[in-house]
Amino acid sequence: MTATDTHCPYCALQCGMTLTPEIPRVKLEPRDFPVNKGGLCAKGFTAADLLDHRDRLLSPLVRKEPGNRLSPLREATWDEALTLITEAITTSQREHGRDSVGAFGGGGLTNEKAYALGKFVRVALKSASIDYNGRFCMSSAATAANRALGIDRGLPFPLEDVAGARTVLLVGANPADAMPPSMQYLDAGREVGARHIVVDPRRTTTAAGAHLHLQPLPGTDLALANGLLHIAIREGHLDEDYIRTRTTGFDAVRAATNSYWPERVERLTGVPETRLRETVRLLATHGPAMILTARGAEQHSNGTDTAQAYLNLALALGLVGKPFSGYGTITGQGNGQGGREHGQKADQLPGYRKLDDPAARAHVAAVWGVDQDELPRPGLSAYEMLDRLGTDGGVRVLMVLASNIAVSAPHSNHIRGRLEALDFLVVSDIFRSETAELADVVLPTAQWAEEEGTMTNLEGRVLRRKRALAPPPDVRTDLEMLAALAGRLGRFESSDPRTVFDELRRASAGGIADYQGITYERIEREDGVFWPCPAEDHPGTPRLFADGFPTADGRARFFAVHHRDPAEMPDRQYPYVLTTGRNMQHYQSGNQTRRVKALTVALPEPRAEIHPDLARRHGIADGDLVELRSRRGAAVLRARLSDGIRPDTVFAPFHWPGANALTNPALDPHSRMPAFKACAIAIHRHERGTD
Ligand SMILES: Nc1nc2c(c(=O)[nH]1)N[C@H]1C(S)=C(S)[C@@H](COP(=O)(O)OP(=O)(O)OC[C@H]3O[C@@H](n4cnc5c(=O)[nH]c(N)nc54)[C@H](O)[C@@H]3O)O[C@H]1N2
Ligand SMILES: Nc1nc2c(c(=O)[nH]1)N[C@H]1C(S)=C(S)[C@@H](COP(=O)(O)OP(=O)(O)OC[C@H]3O[C@@H](n4cnc5c(=O)[nH]c(N)nc54)[C@H](O)[C@@H]3O)O[C@H]1N2
Ligand code: SF4
Ligand SMILES: [Mo]
Repeated sequence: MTATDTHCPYCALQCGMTLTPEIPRVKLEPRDFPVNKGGLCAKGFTAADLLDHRDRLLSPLVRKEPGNRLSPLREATWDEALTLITEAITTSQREHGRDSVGAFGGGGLTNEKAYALGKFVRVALKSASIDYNGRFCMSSAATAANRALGIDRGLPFPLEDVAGARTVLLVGANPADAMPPSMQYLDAGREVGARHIVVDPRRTTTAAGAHLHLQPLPGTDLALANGLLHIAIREGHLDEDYIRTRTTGFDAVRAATNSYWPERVERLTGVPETRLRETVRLLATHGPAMILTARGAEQHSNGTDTAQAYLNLALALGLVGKPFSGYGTITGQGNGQGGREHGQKADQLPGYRKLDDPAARAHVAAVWGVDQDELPRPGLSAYEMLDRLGTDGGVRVLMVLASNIAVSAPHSNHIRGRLEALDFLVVSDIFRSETAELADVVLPTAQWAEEEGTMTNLEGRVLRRKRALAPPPDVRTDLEMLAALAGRLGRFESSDPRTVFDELRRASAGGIADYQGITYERIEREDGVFWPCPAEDHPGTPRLFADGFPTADGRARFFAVHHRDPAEMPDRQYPYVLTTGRNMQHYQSGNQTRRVKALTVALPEPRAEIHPDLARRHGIADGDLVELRSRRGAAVLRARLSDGIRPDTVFAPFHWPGANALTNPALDPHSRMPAFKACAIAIHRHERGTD
């Protein structure tokens, strides 16, 4: 049997792997690709277990009694399913307007599918209603990078550069669990004397291996960054020449950080002044230095300003655009980077163009063969769209591709109610997710090993996903599904990934995320191509900013930002802070990994991490069931006592339903990111049978 070189279906590292079809199942082996260099985590190693899993959706499902979502789902033909969907779309658009039909996409979709989905909504549905789960992921860092640097490419350098940095400040990032093979680069640096500083309310595996661990109260990372810059200014560590020649706006930032005295920052964050000073000393004198943020710092109602504060610090120290240094955000989903570039975002057109920019509209309309005035205006962001589902003026017919929002959206009890209020819900997935359980029509989609396409990893490296085997007979790719639906709505679209990619290249040409010069053959030959790549004889761009910034004046921009309390602060009724995030063994809403036996044996259920002091106060022992309660809902989890977490903070993973019943949907004003990482909760020992 022939072996196929492809990449892991899960996270943004996109580790290389080789698949060989064998009887009875596929053999999966790690591959020596520049990112993972032969490494895989437990999720990657077991990814092929889902290809022939008994829970797999093998045909479309519709309700036994159409219109009654309490009646059971039954198997149906594609023709039957697509007819129902087309009728729901046309009826709703006739009665409630075009924007009453919308889509929710995902950062796990290939570039081709994300592009096709954005185009389908704008051109076949002519609707403004589309957004995606990346809004819940890296949108704050993206917003900050766009305004400061003129471009949002998560890492502006290859991951291997991390090994060359002598100081790395990791803020709200836990790569030891979220991207285990990436640790080889941190480890390589450490072996030759690099110092790593981890900012996390928990002593994670990443923090435990670091030189310094700063343990702030969740939601205070901005104050911490301003405090570090304050110290850097006082101690004369600014790169004055860099600030003068390569940036604008520093004076306002200098003034804004004036009031962030170390004692005040210690009071706000809980991080001792000595550690603040040591962090600045390392960043400024033990270079090259890098600052990396991830969801811990970004998923807050002030996430954009927080990312900006770290950008300010990186710029003031002159780090950005120099070898082995700079600022980056660690993108999360498999195609989290490409998924945010090609038009499934509410305000965006392919090539990272803006939907409200007349020149961008004209360019993309010409590629699509439509009148630019027919293109809709920007729509609502993810949570705002979900919050209005089924209401007058809101979306009434929703298509969900590659997201399990019933589990992963904040304030999930409310969102579940909104999904139930829809006139019609369509979910395309591999398995019956919690969201699919609420649908009128469920469409079975091909898995990663059964389709062709491209993915753009956390470094901006465009990779090829390759087909190693055929999907089951009645399962289609999302491209085929979208093309079939577009056909029924009177518009021809290709379902061939290469054809779609070639169109994407043209649509992106001249945009910020320019893919014009990237071909399937080049990706194959060169182990991936870094965008921007405007022409086939252009080498691609592994490293950005060496010569300038893609802003109007070529300079990076400082923005003065100030600490704000999290949208919800602890009080007498809800005295503790809940933060949420990831465990190594499970992925996102868990719809995939909760079905992998080896992973559920390793971690069968969610554990709330609680400090022994807090546990003692409430009579909680390790392994007890505890009830966490916020203003929005409650969840019962088993307690895991750990002295590695702050005593005022509880951590819960969101890989199972529960954590998001508690979370606060307060949105960042710039990115519309919800506050997944800080809300106020109460905690009780759960007495069996009393709930
Ligand atoms: N195993 C696994 N790996 C994954 C994923 C997965 O679901 N499972 N998902 C992928 C995706 S989509 C993403 S976005 C990435 C996310 O990757 P990360 O951002 O590294 O993961 P998280 O666990 O969400 O958050 C990181 C850390 O932030 C800390 N934290 C919580 N609140 C705060 C705070 O206020 N400030 C600071 N400084 N830290 C805080 C948490 O304790 C946690 O250890 O992981 C990717 N990789
Ligand atoms: N409390 C809390 N909530 C969070 C976060 C947090 O840290 N805390 N993190 C947020 C972040 S960073 C993210 S990225 C989101 C992720 O949350 P979700 O968007 O729910 O992500 P997944 O669970 O990966 O959902 C992807 C779904 O698509 C299916 N799927 C996989 N591939 C395909 C495909 O090619 N086509 C189709 N149609 N379906 C496919 C999978 O089976 C799965 O059901 O969660 C957010 N929610
Ligand atoms: S680190 Fe990410 S890409 Fe690599 S094997 Fe694990 S889940 Fe897959
Ligand atoms: Mo994410």
